[in-house]
Amino acid sequence: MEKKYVLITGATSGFGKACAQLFAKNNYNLILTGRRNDRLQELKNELSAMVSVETLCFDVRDEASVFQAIESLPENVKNQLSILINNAGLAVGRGPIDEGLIDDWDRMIDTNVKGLLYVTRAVVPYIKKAGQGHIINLGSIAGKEVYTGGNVYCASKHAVDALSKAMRIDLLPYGIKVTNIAPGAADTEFSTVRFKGDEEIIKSVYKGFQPLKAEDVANVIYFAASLPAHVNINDLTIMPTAQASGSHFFKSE
Ligand code: NDP
Ligand code: 8X3
Repeated sequence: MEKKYVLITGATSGFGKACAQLFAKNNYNLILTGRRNDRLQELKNELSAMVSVETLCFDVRDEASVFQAIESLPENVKNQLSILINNAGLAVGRGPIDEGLIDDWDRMIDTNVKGLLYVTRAVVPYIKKAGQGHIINLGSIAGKEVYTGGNVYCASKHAVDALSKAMRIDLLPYGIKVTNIAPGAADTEFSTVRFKGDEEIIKSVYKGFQPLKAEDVANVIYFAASLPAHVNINDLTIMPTAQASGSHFFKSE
């Protein structure tokens, strides 16, 4: 039997990269996407001995690039595309709404909401053709609750939560599963991006407790993807043990 392809957005770092490594170990062919082509090529070199790897370098905010990139895949790859992991995303800034920077808001909404929609719209016709498939959206605890200074990021992840529910309804007739994964704090490049490289703040985010690792989240994503065809996880929240909600942490100092 031909191996299935999984398309992972944001595969250059964090959850996306850990998913690429785990799905490759489990014999899935990969389509890896992101803006940093050097990292895509490095990952391709690492994983090509195990499985077939396609890379697509594009910005999910650029509608035309998204559709061109997906269309550019070889026909046999598009026809075996059965899992989409909508992972590319980011937070930029954290502070009160009246001090928010419009550019930060645009980046979050354009990436987390519009980018996810563009990729989904471009990929779903191929998954539909396959007769069964799976879309896994990276939501967040920020899509379940709102916390101080989280405003627009929380709104963008609430939108992902809503879109996961909506996709599940719309894609029901095609046997396509839709899973929303909602992690709490995880130590990836997320805080470097959010706090624009401010080392003091970045260190303080994960100080005094053990955050999730990218591999923890990838394991849960792979678990959801590996269930039998008749079983779907609609929604899964995964938190560090030391984090009870978006804003309750037990820190040692
Ligand atoms: P990272 O910053 O480590 O990875 C983010 C990935 O998204 C990178 O590969 C980046 O690739 C890609 N990306 C960002 N913007 C774009 C864009 N415009 N076009 C294409 N790709 C883009 O963060 P995480 O792995 O932690 O985050 C992954 C997802 O999980 C995000 O949606 C995030 O919101 C969510 N999340 C993160 C949590 C955390 O605490 N870390 C918790 C809950 C959810 P490149 O820069 O090469 O384009
Ligand atoms: C990332 C987790 O708690 O910073 O989505 O919003 S949090």
